[in-house]
Amino acid sequence: MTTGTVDAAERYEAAFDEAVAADERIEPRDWMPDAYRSTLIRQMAQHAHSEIIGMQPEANWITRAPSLRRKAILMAKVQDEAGHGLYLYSATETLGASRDELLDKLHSGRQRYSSIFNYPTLTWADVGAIGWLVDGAAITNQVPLCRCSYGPYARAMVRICKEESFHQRQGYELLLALSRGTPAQHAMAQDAVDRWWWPSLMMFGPPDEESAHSARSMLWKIKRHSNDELRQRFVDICVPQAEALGLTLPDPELRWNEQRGHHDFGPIDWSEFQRVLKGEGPCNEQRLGQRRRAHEEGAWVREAAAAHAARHRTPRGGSRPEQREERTA
Ligand code: BYC
Repeated sequence: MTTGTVDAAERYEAAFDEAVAADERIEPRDWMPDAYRSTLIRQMAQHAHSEIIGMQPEANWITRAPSLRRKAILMAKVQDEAGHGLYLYSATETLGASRDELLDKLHSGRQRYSSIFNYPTLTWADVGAIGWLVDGAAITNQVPLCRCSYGPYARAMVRICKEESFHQRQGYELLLALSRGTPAQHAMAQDAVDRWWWPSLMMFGPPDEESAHSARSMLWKIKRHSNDELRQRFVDICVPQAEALGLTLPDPELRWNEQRGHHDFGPIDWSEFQRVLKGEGPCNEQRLGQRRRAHEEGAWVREAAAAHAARHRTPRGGSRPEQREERTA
C-alpha cells in the first residue's frame, strides 16, 4: 500500500469515528469499517429472520382464535411481522447483502433467529403471553435501536417500534380478559406466563460478561445498552404490570431491592439458552422445516413477480416492451 492510500484510509476511518462520536448517522454510501458492516449484517439479518420465523407460533392460532375480533387482531399482527421482516431485509440489503444470500444462510443454519421462537404455543393464552412478554421484551430491546448509528436500521426501527407497541397492548389486554375470566381461563393465563417468562428474559442475549459482540457494538453505537441493562429494565417494567394483571411471575427470588433501585431476580438457566441456540429447543426443527417448505412452495410466486417486473421495466431512455408493441401494431 502506498503512503497516499494509507493516508486516505486513515482519513476515512477518522471521519467515520468522528461521525459516530457526534451521534451522526452512517448512511449506505459512507465509508465504514468492514467489521462494522459485517456486525450490522449479522444483527440485522438475525432480526429480520426472527420477524418472519416469529410469524409461525402465533399463526398457529389464527384459525382457532375465539372470536372474529380476536382473529382480525391476530391476523393484522402476524401480517405486521411479515412487514417488519421486509423492512429489515431491505435495510440489510443496503449493506450489500442480497436477500437470496440472507435467506439461504437462514435455511442452512448459518444465521440465527431469536431463541424465543423455538418454544411451542400450547394454548390460546400463549398468544397473550407472546404479545405481553415477547413483544414487550422486543420493544425494550428495540426502542434504543431507533438511535442506532446506521441510518437505514434506525429508521426501520421507528416504524417497527410503533407497531410493536400495539402488539404488546393487545397481548396485555388478552391476558387481562383471561385473568378476569373463569378460574380455568385464569389458570390458562398463569400457565402461559409461567412458560414464557424465562425464555423472554433470554431474548436479551447472554450475560454481559459472555456477550461476544456487546463491547464493540456499543462503541459503534449499534447497541446503546448492554444485554443485562435491558433485561433489568424489562423485569422492572413487568413486575407492576403482572400485579395489575393479577398474575404471578414464576420467580420466587423476585423482589424490590431498595439499594439498587431495581428488582432482584433469580438465576437464568443459560444451559437451556445454549441448547436452544444449538438447535435443540422444543421447536427448532419444526420452525426451520416449515420456513424451508414455505420458501420452496413460494418459488413460483417469486418467479412470476420477477417475470412481471422484467416485463414492466422501462429500459434506460426507451419505452416498455408493450408500449413498443402498441406503436408497431
Ligand atoms: N437468540 O454477543 P451477543 C420480535 C447470539 S423479533 C438467538 O450478546 P449481540 C418479534 C448472538 O447472535 C426479536 N441468538 O450478541 C417477532 C451471538 O451469536 P453469533 C428479535 C442469540 O448481537 C415476531 C451470541 O448469541 N430482536 O420482536 O451483541 C413476533 C452472543 O450474543 C440471542 C432482535 O433481533 C437470542 N435471543 O446481542 C413477535 C433485536 N441472543 O451471532 C416478536 C436486534 C444472543 O456470534 N438484536 N444471541 O453466532 C439485538 O439487539 C442483539 O443482536 C441481541 C444480541 C441483543 C439479540
